Amino acid sequence: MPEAAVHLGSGKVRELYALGDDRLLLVASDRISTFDVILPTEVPDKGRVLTGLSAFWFARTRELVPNHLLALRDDGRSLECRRLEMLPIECVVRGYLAGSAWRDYERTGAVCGHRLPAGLREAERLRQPIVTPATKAESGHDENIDAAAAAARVGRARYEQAEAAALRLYAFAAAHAEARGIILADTKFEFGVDGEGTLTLGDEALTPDSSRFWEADAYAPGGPQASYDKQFVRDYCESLGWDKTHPGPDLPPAVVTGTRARYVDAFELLTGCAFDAYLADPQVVLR
Ligand code: PZK
Repeated sequence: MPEAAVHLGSGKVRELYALGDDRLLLVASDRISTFDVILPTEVPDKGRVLTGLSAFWFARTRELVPNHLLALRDDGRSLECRRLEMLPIECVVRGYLAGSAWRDYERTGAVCGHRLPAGLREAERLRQPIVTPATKAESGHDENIDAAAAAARVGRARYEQAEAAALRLYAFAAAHAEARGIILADTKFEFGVDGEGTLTLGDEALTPDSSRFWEADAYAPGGPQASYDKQFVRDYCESLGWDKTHPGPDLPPAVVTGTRARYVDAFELLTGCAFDAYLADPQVVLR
């Protein structure tokens, strides 16, 4: 008899279940958040797009860095994974100066201990990608920390191994995306350690929820960039003058349809698979 999936926890838009003692099931919903608030309206198939993208990247980077993926379920929105001992840090890789990194740079000239050249503009490409570790806040916002603070949490050798793995993954994915018209501005990785002590990539990877994707054709440093996936949602929410506190606004059908189309576009550009083919048989992204 198959063992029941035991619910372990909820992320903002995902659910985590245990499958016996050593496997997990990660299920991506169609919920969408903006300005850190979950909206009442879902975007159909968003969870399938994110799951398919994660599975695609896990399949293509397993020789670069071992990862937790065991199987992609035929519902297209669930990943069976190896259970790891997760490290208590996030590893963000940034090839461009955006978000909290831009704010920290403007204030201090540095990001997580990386001193950057003077005069950089918002969204400018960095000469070399940097790893900016952060703590995983139980509630509220993750806090940027420097490499020494990250090493104090996980050990120096382990941190250096994670940093190097994160840079390899980013270099591979950013080059793949750039060749397809998408800038991977930054992305967050979560690593764990398996039963043999091997550093292993976990969580979701290289999705629009864990990354900033920008359209290369529209890239214009010197200010904030339009988000490849969520820009219609942000623009609509800004047009309402909503105060960005719970509950968020309902989304009108045109915003939902336009946003779904952007997620599907990103999926098709990055994976090279038609999204209809993925819906018919999710395993297409693994081949
Ligand atoms: C793990 N999360 C985040 C929380 C979600 C996801 N392979 C793993 N081994 C052990 N723990 C985790 C993983 C993974 N991935 C991931 N928390 C623990 C999380 C809530 C919902 F979908």
